[in-house]
Amino acid sequence: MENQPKKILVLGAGASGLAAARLAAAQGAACTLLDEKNTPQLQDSRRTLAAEGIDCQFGWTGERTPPDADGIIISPGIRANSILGRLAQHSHVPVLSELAFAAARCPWPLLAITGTNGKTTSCELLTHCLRLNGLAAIAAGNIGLPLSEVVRQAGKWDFVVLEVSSFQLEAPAGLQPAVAAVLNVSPDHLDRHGDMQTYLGLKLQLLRQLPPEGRAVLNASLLAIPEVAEAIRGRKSISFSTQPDLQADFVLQDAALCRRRQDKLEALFAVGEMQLKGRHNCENALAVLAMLEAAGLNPQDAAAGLRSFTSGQNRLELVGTWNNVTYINDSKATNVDALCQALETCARPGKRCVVLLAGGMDKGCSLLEARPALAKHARAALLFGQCRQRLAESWQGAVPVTVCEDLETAVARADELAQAGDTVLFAPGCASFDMFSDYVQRGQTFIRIVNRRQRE
Ligand code: UMA
Repeated sequence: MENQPKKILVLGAGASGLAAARLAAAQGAACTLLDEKNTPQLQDSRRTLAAEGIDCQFGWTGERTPPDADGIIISPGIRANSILGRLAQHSHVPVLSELAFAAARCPWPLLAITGTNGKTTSCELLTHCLRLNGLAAIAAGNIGLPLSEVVRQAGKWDFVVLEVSSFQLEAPAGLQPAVAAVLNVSPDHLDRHGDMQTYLGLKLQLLRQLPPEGRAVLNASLLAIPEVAEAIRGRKSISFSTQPDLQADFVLQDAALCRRRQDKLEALFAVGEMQLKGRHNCENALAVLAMLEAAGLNPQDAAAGLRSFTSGQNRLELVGTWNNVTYINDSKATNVDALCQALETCARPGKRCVVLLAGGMDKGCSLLEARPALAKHARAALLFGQCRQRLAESWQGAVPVTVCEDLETAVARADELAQAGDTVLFAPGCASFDMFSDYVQRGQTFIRIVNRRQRE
């Protein structure tokens, strides 16, 4: 599909599919957009899309013969075993991810970031640092703004910072990023990918798509994995780590972010000056410094960006403090690793001072890894959502658990249990789709419940 196809079928009419269809149509292709749903919003969009030359077939059940096409673009949310996933599998024309379709038409260098946790923060921080250095940068991809939309709007960018999910790496792709970073890999999305080996393989696809002159940026803890070493063979790479025993290029030493030069460490930035808190955020900041260097920039120029950047909503977001109890919304914690990081960040030495609210949609991952952090830091775990029972079974004995009817009940119970000086931490550790449209809506719901209860 590298040459402009004449007839394109786009699967999924969400943010990615709509943007891809608009880009394809703007570039002169005859475009059909398929979606299994036929919501009032989709029906509303039909007329506008038709004016742009896009034919919409919503409420697709797979019973009819698919429209003729010489290329298919697939949205990231479509699983292989769904109606549209099967349509793509059985077609005889090239199937591209929305990201790869857009990347092939993107004239600006891509700085791509994948990993299980920290992708969004790192993308935002990198974009912020680039901008404060007078460069035109925009963040796109899984972060919310589809790359197809950025390409269609034809702005003027020095760099596009791309958040890349494992879903976006499933369809064979040719992203050709200038820099590709893998921040970390821990169990996530196993309900979709099946096992860790497949999940890791997908993350490493990003490195495999580097052009010969592209640079890899890697968490040094991944370098010992044979598949990782294989994926970066023959490529220039830069490593980072907060673990003192790993000889990475960018490290955390004596509360400073440092660059290793030969055997000496050059301190670049004092951690205390950052508004971002927690070891995981130091790791994100080190990754950003490494990416700047990999992009041919001076990591020392990141100082202003590191100093002024604050993490966004739903990431350890302060909801408020009432009766000396602090409420934190970390709805972005959608896996166990992120939940543990949130617990560590809210912890106080020697005290079990966190009342944790967790639960949501089961992603098929082991939940046991949270036990040590829970035993150390949590006074109680209040569990809600689809996998609350499995959470209770996994955590029983490490922390007092309560299975709650719904989020409302869980917050009420947290109010009762929290003591002066405690933190009520909303870090679900699971996907949000059992009860909410996404983690943003889930975070807003939590904040609304807390505020309403405090007013009552
Ligand atoms: N659809 C079908 N059949 C299916 C699946 C979906 O018809 O089998 C239709 C739905 O009815 C809907 C549309 O496809 O109309 C949704 O497509 P989508 O699920 O690919 O979602 P988009 O709105 O296109 O958003 C996607 C990403 N969503 C997913 O990967 C699930 C967004 O990441 C991303 O921000 C956006 O593209 C722009 O690039 C969200 C996400 O949850 C934030 N990502 C996961 C994560 O971060 O954990 C990977």
